[in-house]
Amino acid sequence: MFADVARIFVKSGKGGNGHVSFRRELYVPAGGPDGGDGGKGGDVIFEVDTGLNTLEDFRNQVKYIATPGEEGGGKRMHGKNGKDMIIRVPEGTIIKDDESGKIIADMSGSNNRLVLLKGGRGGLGNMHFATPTMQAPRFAQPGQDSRELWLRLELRVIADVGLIGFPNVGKSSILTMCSNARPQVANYHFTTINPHLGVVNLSGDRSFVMADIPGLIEGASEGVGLGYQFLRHIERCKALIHVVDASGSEGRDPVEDVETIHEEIRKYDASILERPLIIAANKTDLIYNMEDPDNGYQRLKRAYEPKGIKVLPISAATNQGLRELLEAAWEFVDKIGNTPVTYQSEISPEEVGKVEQLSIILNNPTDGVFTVEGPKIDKMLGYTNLEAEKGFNFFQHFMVEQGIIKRLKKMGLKDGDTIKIYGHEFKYLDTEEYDAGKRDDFKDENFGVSDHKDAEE
Ligand SMILES: Nc1nc2c(ncn2[C@@H]2O[C@H](COP(=O)(O)OP(=O)(O)OP(=O)(O)O)[C@@H](O)[C@H]2O)c(=O)[nH]1
Ligand SMILES: [Mg+2]
Repeated sequence: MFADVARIFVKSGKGGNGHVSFRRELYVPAGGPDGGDGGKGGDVIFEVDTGLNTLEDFRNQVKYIATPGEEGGGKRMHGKNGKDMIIRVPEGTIIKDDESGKIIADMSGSNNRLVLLKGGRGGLGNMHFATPTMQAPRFAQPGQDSRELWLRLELRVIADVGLIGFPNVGKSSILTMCSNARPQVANYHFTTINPHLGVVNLSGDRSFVMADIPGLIEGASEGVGLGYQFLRHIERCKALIHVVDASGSEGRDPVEDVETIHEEIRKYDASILERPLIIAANKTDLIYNMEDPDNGYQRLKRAYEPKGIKVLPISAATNQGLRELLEAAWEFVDKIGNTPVTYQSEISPEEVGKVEQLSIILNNPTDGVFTVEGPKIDKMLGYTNLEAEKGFNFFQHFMVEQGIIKRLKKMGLKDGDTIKIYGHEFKYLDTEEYDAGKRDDFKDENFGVSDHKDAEE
């Protein structure tokens, strides 16, 4: 019903596998390797679309998956790259890691495009692995894995001025009268469900963006009703116009209304109340005698003007006082200038994007033997010829890249320990003893494995 939050699943494309094939030509009995490289997997990209103002579309579709790169082909054919998944969001969308609730990115201001998850690199085909001693490599590099992540999207409207207040006090009417926006206006509570933005043009080239924020209700800060969601939108408004039904046409007291809402905001985020604020005493056309000291307008004035808060009488029905209200709002906007409220990233997608889990079994922490298992590593071994130096290097690289070595080290792996992987046994050598020069393709990696031999089985 209310579309300013959404939970979605995103996944980048896996890189295509490198291909294993050999040249076949007439009269050439044993052609060289000609397996091409795999294509790159598609990225998951977020883009701001200024035509959107809700997260409604995310209700119909939950999963956003980029396509994988294709496997390389014979005759050195490069696999096709996967297609990127482009996700369009309204400006002001905050992207959070669903699990931790931490902010990954704030799609506002200049941040209007973000590659959230990169697609996997394509694997190298066997044509890269021919050496003088290994002329017919029967292995190729698997494509890099895809990454996946559950995200929580939250829309927080960005506006210069936000119209806040109880339901039915006339917020949408004011925005309609003053701007190009056309939110629905009706005589019942919660007519407005999604925030609306309108551009207010004043004389000269002065203009600002005003937001109609759905009605706040008591208990909003505790999440009662729809309130809590709406409070979020207030965060990004530089100045606030607090609209009050000064005629008390629904039987509430206007001063109490203001206090109730201030209390809700204070509980949510007290710093919001330090922002410039104007009280718009609306529906004054329903007040019989404006000079009567007991009417809602006069009472608001007495309560708030001594605190330095402007109280302006208006009527969205007759247009009375609206110009003065907008001029007063402009003064604040002009003073504050163009510094939007944006949020800093708290976590990077690399930190939270998951790759397929590997199970690492620690046989016995004291005997120095570690067993690593998992469907992915099984597949990897299927591709790799460990007897060949290049194939073996690759495997080492894989172990580092997948974070397996790091995880093993955390579990206590040390120099001289044994790593068991599907019938193979490796002796682990720590960085210092690792001869970087010898395996210079991977010299930036900080581990070495040597002495591999097949375990007897
Ligand atoms: N007499 C009078 N009626 C008004 C005035 N402003 C708004 N109204 C009426 O009050 C009712 C509510 O107005 P809206 O603009 O929809 O109020 P809102 O604050 O946006 O309400 P929600 O979206 O439900 O939170 C409508 O019937 C309007 O016609 C005013 O200045 N005078
Ligand atoms: Mg409304």
